[in-house]
Amino acid sequence: MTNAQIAQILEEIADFLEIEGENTFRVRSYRRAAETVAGLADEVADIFTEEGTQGLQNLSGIGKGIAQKLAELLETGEMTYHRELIEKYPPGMLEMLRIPGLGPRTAALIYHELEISSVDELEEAAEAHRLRDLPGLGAKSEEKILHNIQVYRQGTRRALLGDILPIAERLIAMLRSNPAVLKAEMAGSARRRKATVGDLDLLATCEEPAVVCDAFAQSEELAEVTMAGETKVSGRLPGGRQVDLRVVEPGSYGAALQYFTGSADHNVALRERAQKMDLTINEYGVFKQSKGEKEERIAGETEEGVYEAVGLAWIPPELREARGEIEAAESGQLPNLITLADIRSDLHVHTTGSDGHNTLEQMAEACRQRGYEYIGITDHSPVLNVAGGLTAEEIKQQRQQIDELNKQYEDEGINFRVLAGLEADILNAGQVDVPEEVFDLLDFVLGSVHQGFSPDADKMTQRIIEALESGKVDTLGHPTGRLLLQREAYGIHLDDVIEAAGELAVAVEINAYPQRLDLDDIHARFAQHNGTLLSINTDAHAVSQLDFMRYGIATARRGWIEAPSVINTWPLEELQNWLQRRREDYS
Ligand code: DGT
Ligand code: CA
Ligand code: CA
Ligand code: ZN
Repeated sequence: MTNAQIAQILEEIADFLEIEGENTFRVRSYRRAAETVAGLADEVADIFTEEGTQGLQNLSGIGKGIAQKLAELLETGEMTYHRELIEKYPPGMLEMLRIPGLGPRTAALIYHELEISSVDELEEAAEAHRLRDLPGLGAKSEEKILHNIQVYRQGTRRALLGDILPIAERLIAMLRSNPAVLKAEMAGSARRRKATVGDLDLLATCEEPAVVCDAFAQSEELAEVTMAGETKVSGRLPGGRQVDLRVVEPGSYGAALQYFTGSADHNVALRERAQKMDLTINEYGVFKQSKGEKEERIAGETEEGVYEAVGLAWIPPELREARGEIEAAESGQLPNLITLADIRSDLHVHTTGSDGHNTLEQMAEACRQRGYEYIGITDHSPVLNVAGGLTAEEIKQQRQQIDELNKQYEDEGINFRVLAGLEADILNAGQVDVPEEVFDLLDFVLGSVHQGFSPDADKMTQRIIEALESGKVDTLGHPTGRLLLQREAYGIHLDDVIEAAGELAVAVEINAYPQRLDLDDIHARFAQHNGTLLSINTDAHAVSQLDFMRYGIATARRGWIEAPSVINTWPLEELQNWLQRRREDYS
């Protein structure tokens, strides 16, 4: 059982307790426990195996009662307390709680007053204007609920890349470990590394398709098999997401991989190009038809061969969105895309100083082990006290701590440095939350908006640009505030912000956190085109989350980004020179 699954169960208990009208202290204790579990670097299951119930109880925010319930869950796979709560209510109740913005209190009210206990019923009632007369609700909240039902439905239709990719990689590894399989690869949106994935497409080639299909259909990774054929298996992952495996003969593996990788728009453009060359392209190969003769397959075994047959260089999957990549491949102008190996640093990292789960030393060490040359610590600024924002005094202490750690590295001849940054809130009127007396102590400031989201795009744009103009912001964090499948971006004229950042030499972040991926691919590309610098960071709140960097890289690659546009691919000295120059010029 993963930490995410355990955290969800604890959240559900908190939700039900709130519906029950339990006292807020109990509700909060479950939410706190859920947060702790979700943010842990180690697996709770491992802690329990090694240290038992006492090990669980040692975790912050987890008392004896919850520890015992978790022990039951980890031992038996079920928690009686959780099950009893669920069974008290109709099954649709839990789903209703997943609607963004519909808290347990409102859900309880709607349930008790109108006997509504499912998303469909809720939608009907909202459409019939039956919600607006309930105490505390009104026409506005009714509209909002309807809107959020749409958001929720979209969310369940797609999954985060960060949730799907690890599963896809496991499935591919499993396929490849089958001796009958010659090659296997993921296809579809997962291979193109789209921020969200609808269903998962897998492809394999071998001489005996049926054997491979059988083995796959029996895999424990699938919760359900919906179709098991000789060359195709369809099924569902434990969360319900659809997976398709197709098995093809070696001669058409490249063509099938190309076809099923898509995107559909890219394929249409490629097919049109082939037609102009009197060629046919499909999932079996590229074919030439000479008059009176049988069709001849001129490519199909490899993807490179397929592109070559239509006069193109091989196109990285992330670019296959019909956004100019075919023209670029034709003229030898494909970008030299950034890779994970180009990254020398992570410049958005939290520690126990604010709301992170690991210490400064642990985060630094983990970055060093990942082969980075430096790290930028960016705990929250004073105003964000809900997330443990640092006071001026604490910022000074952290500076000292960092100096000591750097000295230690230097003494030991280790080529690694820690930069003292701060994730400073950009406040409502565009002020930057950096205490005057510590500004000069900081190596850099990451400016972010965390509160006071306004629906007014003009206002938000002005607020951010004013913050950049103050000269106090070196990098702009998660610029739109979007949370994929949960919360849309706040209204903002993003192009204006990116242009202003370019003029003021502020680097704009591609936040790699799987829910964020913010900037997105399109705006990252605009930034690079505009000459605005980028910074790809994880926003890690625990050591394990440093691995999110790959999702930021994926987004950057989809945005045609090359390494020199990204400040944390630069050697430390180059970055420091840039920071110094921009401070001299703009603050
Ligand atoms: P998703 O699953 O919604 O995240 O997006 P994809 O891109 O994985 O789309 P999916 O699963 O419907 O199909 C996988 C690939 O197969 C798609 O990217 C291109 C190819 N494909 C599927 N249907 C068609 C089609 O009707 N025409 C063309 N040209 N390609 C198709
Ligand atoms: Ca798909
Ligand atoms: Ca599919
Ligand atoms: Zn952050």
